Amino acid sequence: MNYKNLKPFPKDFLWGASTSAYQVEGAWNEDGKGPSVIDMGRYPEGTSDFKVASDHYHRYKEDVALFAEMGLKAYRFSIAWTRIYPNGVGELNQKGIEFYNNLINELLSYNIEPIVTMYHFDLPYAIQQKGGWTNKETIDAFENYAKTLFEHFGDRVKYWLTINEQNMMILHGEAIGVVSSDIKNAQKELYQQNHHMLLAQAKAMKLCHKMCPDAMIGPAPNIASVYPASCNPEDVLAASNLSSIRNWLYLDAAVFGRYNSVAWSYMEEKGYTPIVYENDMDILKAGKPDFIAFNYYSTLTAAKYKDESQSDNSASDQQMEMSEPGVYQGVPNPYLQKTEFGWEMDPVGFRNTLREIYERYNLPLLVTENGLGAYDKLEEGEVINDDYRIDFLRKHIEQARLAITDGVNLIGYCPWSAIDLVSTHQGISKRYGFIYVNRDEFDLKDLRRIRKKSFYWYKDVIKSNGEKL
Ligand code: BGP
Repeated sequence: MNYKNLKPFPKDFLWGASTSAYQVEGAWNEDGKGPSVIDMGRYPEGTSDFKVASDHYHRYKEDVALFAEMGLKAYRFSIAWTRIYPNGVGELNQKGIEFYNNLINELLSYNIEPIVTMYHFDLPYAIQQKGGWTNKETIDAFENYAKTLFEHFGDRVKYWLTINEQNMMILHGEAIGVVSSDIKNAQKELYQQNHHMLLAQAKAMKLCHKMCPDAMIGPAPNIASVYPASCNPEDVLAASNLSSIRNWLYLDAAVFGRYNSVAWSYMEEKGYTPIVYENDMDILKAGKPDFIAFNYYSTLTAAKYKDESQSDNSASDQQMEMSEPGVYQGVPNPYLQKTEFGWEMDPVGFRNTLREIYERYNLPLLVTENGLGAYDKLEEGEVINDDYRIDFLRKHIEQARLAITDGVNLIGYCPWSAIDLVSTHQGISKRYGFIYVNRDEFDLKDLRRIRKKSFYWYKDVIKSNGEKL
């Protein structure tokens, strides 16, 4: 629909920006922090590790002051489980509690709403050694960790996100670095882990409502509309298969407390179904989200599965197409351009994705990631002319407004990322931030902060409540 009049962004719209603990904090083994699976993982050749990252742990005050200058109404960050419980369970690390108390208080002193992700890829290594999410005990460990977070921060945090991109951890765990290659083909085990994460999430949501009745909690998967490669009914079916397996499996479980039927049949056909214990489905049903948070980078396109020779999943990551024998074949979309890192850009797909999710679940939506990874250049005079990022974000915000006009209840938009940080698997050179961090892959330089052109642009967007793009 082309509207004559667009609805404005809501008055209290959460204009924000996002980060995650391991990608921004650094201080990987300081003040009692235990190692996570990320700290113990391998890094692709030529890319930095996460030991120092953007050194936000030591510079959070300076960073928050910059966020405030940009006018952020919300800041979405994650808590590192291993700062709170160095071994995942057991002894609590007061220094970890202190750090997040300070960060939350600092944000609130500028009226920036904290939006907290409880777990963003960085499972405690001690838990991993006991079987990680394959072990049912991890559900209790997560519930215990959630309880601690609600106890210590629940008086000030009103927006909670359970697990970041659970669907990407299951589908692209190796690229992200949360699954080691030796279990690469153990799909059945992955879907068992998925089941346990769903249970842990449901328990955390229930607990949140009990302990923090004023707060809101929701899942934070990566959701993308899936287009059929053509109007061939077989292609349409393939797109529907992929959407059920990649999107609805996760959201149907979070919202309705049940498995998506197509995704379940897929798991049955492939022999991947998890063991579901007697009261598991009651647990799933008892946890209800108040909103749906989701990350959006691009859409996907699928065709009828053709043959093995065309299936190459080796380069796949969060946004790259995959294939599944007999189920779907991921294909490139000829209508879309790609970023320098090969991700298709699709602002209109953003509107479509918002509509699809809202029509399906009728819950408020919060965008917790969206952005452009690029090789930014620090030019003479301390400037970074990231016009391409402004262009990308502008087009997505325009589409968000159209979706609001379509009737979608969108409560906030938090692009990735507030400040430069280390990418999940492509190092610091793949930058997303509004604020430049002066370091290279291996040369930490002075880590000084420099406002990019997009910083000033986003500031105006927020100030005008989305009118001035
Ligand atoms: C999402 C993750 C983020 C972030 C982002 C960009 O999948 O939740 O942690 O990194 O993607 O991805 P990348 O760093 O791979 O470019």
